[in-house]
Amino acid sequence: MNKRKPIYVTQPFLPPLAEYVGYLEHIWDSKVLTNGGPLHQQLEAALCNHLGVDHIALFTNGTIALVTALQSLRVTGEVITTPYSFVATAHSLLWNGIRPVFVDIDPMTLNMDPARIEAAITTQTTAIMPVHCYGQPCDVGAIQRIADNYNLKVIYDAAHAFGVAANGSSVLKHGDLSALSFHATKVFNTFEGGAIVCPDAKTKLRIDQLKNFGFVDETTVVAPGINGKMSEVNAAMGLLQLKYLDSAIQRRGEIDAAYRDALRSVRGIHCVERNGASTDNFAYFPVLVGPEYGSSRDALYDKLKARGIHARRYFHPLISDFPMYRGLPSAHRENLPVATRVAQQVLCLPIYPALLPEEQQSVIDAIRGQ
Ligand code: T4K
Repeated sequence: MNKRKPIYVTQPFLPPLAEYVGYLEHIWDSKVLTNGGPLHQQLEAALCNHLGVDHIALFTNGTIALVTALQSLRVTGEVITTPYSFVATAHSLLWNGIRPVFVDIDPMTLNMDPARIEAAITTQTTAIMPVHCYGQPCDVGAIQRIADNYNLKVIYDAAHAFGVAANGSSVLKHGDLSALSFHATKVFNTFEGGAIVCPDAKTKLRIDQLKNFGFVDETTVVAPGINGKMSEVNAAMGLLQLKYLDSAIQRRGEIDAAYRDALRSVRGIHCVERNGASTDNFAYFPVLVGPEYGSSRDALYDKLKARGIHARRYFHPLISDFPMYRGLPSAHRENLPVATRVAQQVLCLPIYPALLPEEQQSVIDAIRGQ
């Protein structure tokens, strides 16, 4: 029987294996596997150049990067954040003993609504942690004005925002720090991986120490750091990915355009607008399934699944609905009406460079009711 292969929400972009083997041979010869080896250093330099940023510290994954970003700035007390994200955003706060304070999102961008921030500030607030959700830039100007007025740090969860620019400049340059994820499901992947974009060499040095257990030299430890170092095999994957990234993102852009074109006429299917960036990365393709569609989001999700199409409900449930957060006063659904509605309606459709036109068509046909 000719069984159709499943269509996932995403698939990692894999460069030619032979080129990766070349890097492996180099690693085998040098016997340097980790702890800031030559490939790690090359990737840091290449990423600064590619992203247009001054300093970057590589990590083992995006979650440890977030945890360390908060630790490096000595953030304590309460941090204002969004409930509409992957759970790692808020978990990074709990790992630092910080209380998350959730504010609602903007119905158009699905990012933290800056108009909600001031009312959530208390004497305990020390920072804001917004997310460039789906790679859509936050309102960085409004967030920075509030942070400056109240003397708050801003740490961006930029896990989705690799290569995204607003007004011609990288979104990673805003706030005090930005944390990236290079997980297999991301636009740019190193199998597992992540990074912190830092404004100056002094901050990078502190972050580099914190990701190496807090060592400042062979015998001195200045802080309870973690092991967050990226290995050489991960760095090699990153160097290879960079070579092919432009064409991969271009293909994502074509898929994005084809969905918008095909779904425009489908009643009740609202493609989330991409209008905040001057350079997009097309990391996700979220649609909102409204009441006029005729069946619920979950019914559509099930229908797609039955056809082997594994769309995902990112981000349902809201972080604020998970057991370790739902007791917080800010987690009440009355405080988060927009995020609550969007989490009930959202569906992220398959988007990745290797998605075939006929596979995308089968997703579109299923949504159109064919
Ligand atoms: N902040 C934000 C806003 C984030 O979105 C994330 C991660 C983080 C922080 C933390 O960064 P990391 O510590 O992860 O670097 C995935 C990812 O694991 C996670 O990285 C990502 N966000 C989140 C949005 O999605 P799952 O549990 O949905 O992934 P999974 O394994 O179900 O994969 C989705 C699909 O991708 C699969 O159906 C098939 C495909 N896939 C996946 C993997 C892992 C592959 O084809 N190959 C693979 O190796 O969480």
